[in-house]
Amino acid sequence: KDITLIGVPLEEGSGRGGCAMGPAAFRLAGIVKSLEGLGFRVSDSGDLRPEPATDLEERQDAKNLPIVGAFARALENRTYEKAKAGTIPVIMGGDHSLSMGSVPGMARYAAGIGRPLFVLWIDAHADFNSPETSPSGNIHGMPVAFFTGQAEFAPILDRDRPMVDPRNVFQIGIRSVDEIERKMIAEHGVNVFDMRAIDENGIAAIMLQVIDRVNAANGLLHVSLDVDFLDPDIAPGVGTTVPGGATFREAHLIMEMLHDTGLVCSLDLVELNPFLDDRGKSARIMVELTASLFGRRVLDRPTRSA
Ligand code: DIR
Ligand code: MN
Ligand code: MN
Ligand code: MN
Repeated sequence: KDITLIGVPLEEGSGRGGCAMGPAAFRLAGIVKSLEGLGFRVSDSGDLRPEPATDLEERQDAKNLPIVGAFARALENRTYEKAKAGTIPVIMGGDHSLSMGSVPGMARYAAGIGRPLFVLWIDAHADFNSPETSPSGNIHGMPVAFFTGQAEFAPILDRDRPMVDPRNVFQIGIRSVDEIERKMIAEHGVNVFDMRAIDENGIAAIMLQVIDRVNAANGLLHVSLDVDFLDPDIAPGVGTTVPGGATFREAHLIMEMLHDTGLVCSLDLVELNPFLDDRGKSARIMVELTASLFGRRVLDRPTRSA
């Protein structure tokens, strides 16, 4: 019952300033106390320092690659080490390009214990661009293609590292996908539940499918939560708001159902931009959702068996 918090003050993947203040905002919103209140031993390992990446060069189709790559390298290691030490890494971002470090770190850990890694990507965006397909050149739109081994970059991490099978990636809340990206996710078998799927089937039915797949494979589940999954009305503190997002109740149900499974091995909290937030509202809702993921509940109810 140990959680390690890892701050990642990275904003260069997003094409604008602000996300580097994310870790400070999560701390101010009380993330440590919330998790301790649920019975966890929480250790905050502070803000990650990037490992200098002098071999990586600037390029227009993947902006700020040297600094993004430097953070990815440091975070891959930190995440792996903290998981191996028996704790649950909770990464406080930072923009979504940090998942190019956290997910590969967890993939290395999962491979070491012989279990497949699954990723639940909770986001308005599919983040499956590559430098070739990206309309913006912003790396935060590319991490899923990177950790599934589908995006060619300069060598940021070892190319022989464990990759995540794209068919083990589940995306929920998607409502903004670029032209070529759309083809890529279909081609690689990424499991996408867009907002329409949520409207038609409800969150619970979707989550049961995801959970059954992970259980059936005896997998580990990494959760990556992008603030823009939520509707901008309840979470304005993000640079890429997309209308028609999830309600608090939908997000909350995802977290409660995940907790009941006991499958979650690690968590990214990303894209929080405190500069754009409304009096800490988005930071607070993200901390609330984190608490639900780790077991805060309203009433006790019998756990659904697998
Ligand atoms: C767009 C926006 N698909 C891009 N992406 C993201 O630039 O690749 N916004 N991830 O948050
Ligand atoms: Mn994202
Ligand atoms: Mn997004
Ligand atoms: Mn994108």
